[in-house]
Amino acid sequence: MPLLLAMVASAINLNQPGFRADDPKTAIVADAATRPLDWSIVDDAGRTVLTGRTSVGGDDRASGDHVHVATFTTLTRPGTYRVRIDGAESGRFAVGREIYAPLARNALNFFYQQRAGIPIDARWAGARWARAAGHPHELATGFSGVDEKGNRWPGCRYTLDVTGGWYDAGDQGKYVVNGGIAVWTLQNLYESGFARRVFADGQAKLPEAGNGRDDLLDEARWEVEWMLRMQVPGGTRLAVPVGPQDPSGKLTLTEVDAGGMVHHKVADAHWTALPTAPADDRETRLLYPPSTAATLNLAAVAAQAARLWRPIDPAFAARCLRAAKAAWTAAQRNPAIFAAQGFTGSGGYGDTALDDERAWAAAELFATTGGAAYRKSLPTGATGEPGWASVAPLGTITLATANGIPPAIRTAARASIIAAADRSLAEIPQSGYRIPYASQSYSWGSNATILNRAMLLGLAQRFTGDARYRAGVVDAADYILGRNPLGQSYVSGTGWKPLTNPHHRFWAHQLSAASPPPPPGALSGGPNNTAMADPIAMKLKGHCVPQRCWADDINAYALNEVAINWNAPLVWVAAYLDGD
Ligand code: 9MR
Repeated sequence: MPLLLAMVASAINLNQPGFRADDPKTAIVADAATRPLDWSIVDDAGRTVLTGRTSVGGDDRASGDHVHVATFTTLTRPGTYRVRIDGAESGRFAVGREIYAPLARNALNFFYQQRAGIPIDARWAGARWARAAGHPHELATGFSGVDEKGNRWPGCRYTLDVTGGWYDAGDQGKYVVNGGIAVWTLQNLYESGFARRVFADGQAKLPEAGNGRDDLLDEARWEVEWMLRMQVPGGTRLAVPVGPQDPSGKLTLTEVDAGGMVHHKVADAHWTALPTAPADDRETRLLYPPSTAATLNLAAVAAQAARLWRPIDPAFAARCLRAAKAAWTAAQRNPAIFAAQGFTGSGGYGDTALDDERAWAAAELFATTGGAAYRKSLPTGATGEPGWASVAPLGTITLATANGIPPAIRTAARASIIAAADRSLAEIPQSGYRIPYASQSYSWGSNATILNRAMLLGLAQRFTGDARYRAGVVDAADYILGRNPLGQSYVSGTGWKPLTNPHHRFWAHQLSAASPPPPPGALSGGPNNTAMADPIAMKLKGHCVPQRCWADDINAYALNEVAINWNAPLVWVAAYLDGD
């Protein structure tokens, strides 16, 4: 592929929805010119309203581009405009208010669209996306028999009703580990107060809108209720792999008191084809063995939910806190039961480093109860962006923001977030497209990595009042919404070149005219040059620079899937940016 041959300005890359009037405004253009180029901004009447010259950014490894930077921050008059540079013209973008609120609401609606166990109603989903309930009576028992690695599982004596929750992604598995960070992010957005305007009751498109409660809490509760259902009944003994196991995957199972632990996932016994609408899934749904990671995820988010629901629905709050404490106790008793990886039909979410899960759960329980027992397990050390397998930062954020945290603990947590934000800011000038991420390594879900950095930047802005941090959030949002070498908005229904063909079993229009395209507000996982596992990625492998290792193709599951843990920071960041 002739990646480095862009001789003229082929595309002007910028945030496609546009900019808040008082925010920094930047476009990046790939152009071989070594001297500054003239740019102009034209309004809808074709009048030139602002002109300037680019600064030459030079060669950039992550994009393979020779970049020019056009800065037009002084364009503050509300309206719609285009940028012209060197014979090229951009699409139409807006300057004003309410740039991000519609995106935040669409991004939250993604969670409604992913709900299991309830019909998806045209009133809130849009007519094209209405569908019958998937897995409406999900009564599941434990996997029994021989797994792919030859381990024989005895199964469990009970059946749990695990109806509800969100499908994880393009698949229809429901995973406690990934549900945890997704719920936490929505609940944290509520707790942080950034979203009061954007998600005041009745603003979102969901059945509970108008019930007198915050819409973010309503959506998050849909998942919390399901997570509570995944808890192993008290006093149950189960055979599980205790501690580190043979690298071959051959497990030694030992019977333990598993009461209060949490099943890692409920999912199909075999992978289903694309397309498969949730209601058409004929596979057996199974509970998979409990894991310490899932148990600590429930402890964390149920404790967080207890704190937030206490003034609104004390009975639910008390139920959450009981479950959180039982989970914590169970994880203390069984500290190293790692998710078994020998099953087909669903994702792994395997993790064998659980100190961060413990620290996160301790932080949430401490913030909710003040209990001295949790205090000694709080997060320590440097903060980086969170991810499903590195969750200590979630605890740190809670310690930095929740009410009633002892001042010394809160100050240390804030300092650690500010230090992480400073490291991200320092990466902006090292990156051609001027984003707070200068690494050449783009992992599975890289767009969410960048948005999770943006979340830390937004918090740093709030703690310090320093506008440089907000500018860093804008840089990240700009990248996600079009300021990237592909000129791609990674969000469906947003911008002039939106995500169109995500890897998804219901939004499978690319494969079948009867299936809908994605609804607006779904975020692609984004470029991935570290695990190029799918057939599309395999063809790109060795032929793409990091930010170009992506394709808008339903088969590109390593590049172009959508997922609850990725959409959640999009909701957070969009609500933050339009928060006032
Ligand atoms: O987000 C997960 C990523 O970090 C892993 O590298 C990848 C492979 O194990 O799995 C991703 O999670 C997928 C999950 O296992 C199943 N549902 C879809 C998720 C997103 O692709």
